[in-house]
Amino acid sequence: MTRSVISRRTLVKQGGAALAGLSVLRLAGPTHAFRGQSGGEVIPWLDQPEPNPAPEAIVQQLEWEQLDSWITPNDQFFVIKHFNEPQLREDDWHLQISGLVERPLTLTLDELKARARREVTFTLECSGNTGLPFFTGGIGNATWAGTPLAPLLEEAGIQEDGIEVVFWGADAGEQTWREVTITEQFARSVALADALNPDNLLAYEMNGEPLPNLNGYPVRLIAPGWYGVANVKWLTRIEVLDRRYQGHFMARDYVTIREEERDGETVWTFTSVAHDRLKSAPAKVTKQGDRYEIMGAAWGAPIAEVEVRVDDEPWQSATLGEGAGAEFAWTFWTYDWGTPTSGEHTVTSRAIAVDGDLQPAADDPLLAGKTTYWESNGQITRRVRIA
Ligand SMILES: Nc1nc2c(c(=O)[nH]1)N[C@H]1C(S)=C(S)[C@@H](COP(=O)(O)O)O[C@H]1N2
Ligand SMILES: [Mo]
Repeated sequence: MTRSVISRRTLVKQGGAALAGLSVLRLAGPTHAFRGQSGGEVIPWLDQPEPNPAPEAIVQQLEWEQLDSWITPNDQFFVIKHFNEPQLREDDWHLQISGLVERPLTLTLDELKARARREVTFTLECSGNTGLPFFTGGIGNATWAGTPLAPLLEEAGIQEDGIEVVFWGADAGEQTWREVTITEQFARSVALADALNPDNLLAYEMNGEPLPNLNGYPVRLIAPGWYGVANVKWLTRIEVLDRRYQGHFMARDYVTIREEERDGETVWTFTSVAHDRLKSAPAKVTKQGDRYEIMGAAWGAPIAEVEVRVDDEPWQSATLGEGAGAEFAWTFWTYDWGTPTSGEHTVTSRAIAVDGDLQPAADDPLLAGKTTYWESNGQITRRVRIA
């Protein structure tokens, strides 16, 4: 069983596509009980992610049962890499700000570091996370440090017809569009107003260290509140355009397709993955003496409340812990399960945001009508056996 929230029909289509061309499957590693650092024995979930068929792209994932630290250590932070892994050197790296600007800029790393420094603790989630049975750990929380992007764009001076800002990575790969095969650089864009959001950072540090190479050394965009894909790694160029950018990761990939009803008619909508969605997950069940506790995380918006449901019992309030009230970071929560009956149980969580938004059920029409795996923020149910 998987904790995927998409339908089996969709799963077969999507998973099949994702698996196409990948012939070597690795067997899942054994899962044994182990001790959590915070004390208590971790009871492993009965449902476990499927073997990762694409370790080149999904390089590292969070292991929920080992979640102990509100800040994810750099060496445990998930990694998604669509193309190659650039090896950039500080000496010859620079960042260009070009396109429809009055004064194009070229900045070295030292010049960026000499500018105003700001930090943000932001939980980065891949929009594909929990949308595929082998991808359940595409999330991590880090304190990012860098310089704000908006003042640099203002210094460069956006020309009157500039409406879109493209962020180019140094990584590239072959793409075939219709019959043409080209080498495309990784790039993502946002509207000018979104680029000018004062929260955006050109980040050169992650948890007090230079960015690890796989997380975008030397500089990446950090766009707090946006799904992972907006946070372009190995950044080399920022370009202002007078039209929408339509590269692979804007127009083809990271596009959510939904079947919706409009006045009794079925319409299909195509929207770009953008802001994070409200979400939560049970992380682990621990046992201390004969008492059990459920611990988890909630994110995607400032969290007001988290509720937990065991089997088909009523929803119960969890206790919010680290991160409660944070704007961009996840909130940890715990639920005192007491002394459950022995046997198999299901555990589901749902987040409620400060603005009243409620994390949708897995079969919510908005999610059920979604045929792509992006933005799967439905409630997650896990299974556990109590001895
Ligand atoms: N240059 C570049 N930036 C990128 C990517 C990439 O493949 N190349 N992947 C994106 C995606 S899809 C995600 S989810 C995040 C993952 O960031 P991480 O690997 O630091 O966790 O980086 C984003 N930025
Ligand atoms: Mo992603």
